[in-house]
Amino acid sequence: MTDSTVTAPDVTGVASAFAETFGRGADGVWAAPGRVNVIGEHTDYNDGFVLPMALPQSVLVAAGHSREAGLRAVSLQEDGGPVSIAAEAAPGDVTGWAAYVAGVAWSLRTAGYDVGGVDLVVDGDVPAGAGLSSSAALECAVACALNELFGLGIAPADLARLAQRAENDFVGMPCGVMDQMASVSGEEGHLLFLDTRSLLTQQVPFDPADHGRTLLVVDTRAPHRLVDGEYAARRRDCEAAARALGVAALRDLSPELLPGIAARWDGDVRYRRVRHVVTENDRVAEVVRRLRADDLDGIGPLLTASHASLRDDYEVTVPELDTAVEAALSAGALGARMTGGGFGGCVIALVPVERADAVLAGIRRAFAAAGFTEPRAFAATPAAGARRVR
Ligand code: GAF
Repeated sequence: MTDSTVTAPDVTGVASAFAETFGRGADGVWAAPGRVNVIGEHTDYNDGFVLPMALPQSVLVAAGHSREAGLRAVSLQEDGGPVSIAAEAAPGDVTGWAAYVAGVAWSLRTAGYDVGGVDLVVDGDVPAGAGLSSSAALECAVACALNELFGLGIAPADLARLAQRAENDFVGMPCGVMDQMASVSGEEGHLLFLDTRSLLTQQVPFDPADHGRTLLVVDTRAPHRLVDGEYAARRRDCEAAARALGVAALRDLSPELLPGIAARWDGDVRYRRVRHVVTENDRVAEVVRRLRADDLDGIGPLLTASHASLRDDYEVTVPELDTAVEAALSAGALGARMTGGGFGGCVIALVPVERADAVLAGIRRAFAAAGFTEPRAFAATPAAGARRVR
């Protein structure tokens, strides 16, 4: 049915690669997962609510102390030998995949943690560029490795914040904290209900198979368009709207205030951005309520409403995402939406198990008719968060 069977990350392979590259054994191997967000999109940088799950697909980091002061890092997904990262590397000094590694070391050091020399080998099976948070997985795997190798004793939520700071201030992507929190705090069989202001979490049991349902993840393979600039622009717009409305963040607005804001900003794009964030926070709470009441099918319309809001009010979808959602719904999905930052990437669809093949076939047909690249799909099951695996 789906394209990729999820394989266990190759812990032995990455440990052997470390030994081959650096001529000694690694001190340990750490894993951190990618994520898929069930609902709560573009709410995290508004101090709002999100409901992601950690995926079985993860990034592995084999790491060992080194006598040199800086870092040496190799990725099994990239050509070339080890990238050397100076101990004093600052934002702008390192580019490409190694910037995520360097950024985490920089983030820890500038927060006052004593991080010495270290060698690393990175491997993983989180598809890059699909909006499944391969970058957060890399940051979190490196952060966990450094935390343990240097005995820093940093708690998971603080580690997630430090990883987010690496991405914000070293890589230059102004993301929220959802992806890093999902990666460090995910639990097998659960969604992570996260308040991104307090970082308080609740684990919400999620087992679609138990209800004869599947959560399909469909990678549209649409090239990310203008993602960084548009994402940053949305974030700036939200912050400006919050200031203009006299609140610390859009999370502080309740749906009852929307008519008043509409009267003030009618026809203004700012109103539509605010309406998305406010209604999306509400949908997250409602999805959690329905899941806790064992009403899995009841979340379907909320997923679809989230997509409509992201398409019409927040304007972060692209034709591939809209086509995939429409085709999934026409073929019998109970609900479907884009997931992640948008402008490409994946959709999720909640489908009866017996309709999964028909839903995928419907999406493939619609993509072929529109001349889009053939999509890829897998069934998502919530997996464990970041941990030491050797
Ligand atoms: C990206 C960001 F990294 C997250 O922080 C979040 O804002 C998401 O887009 C949208 O919900 O994944």
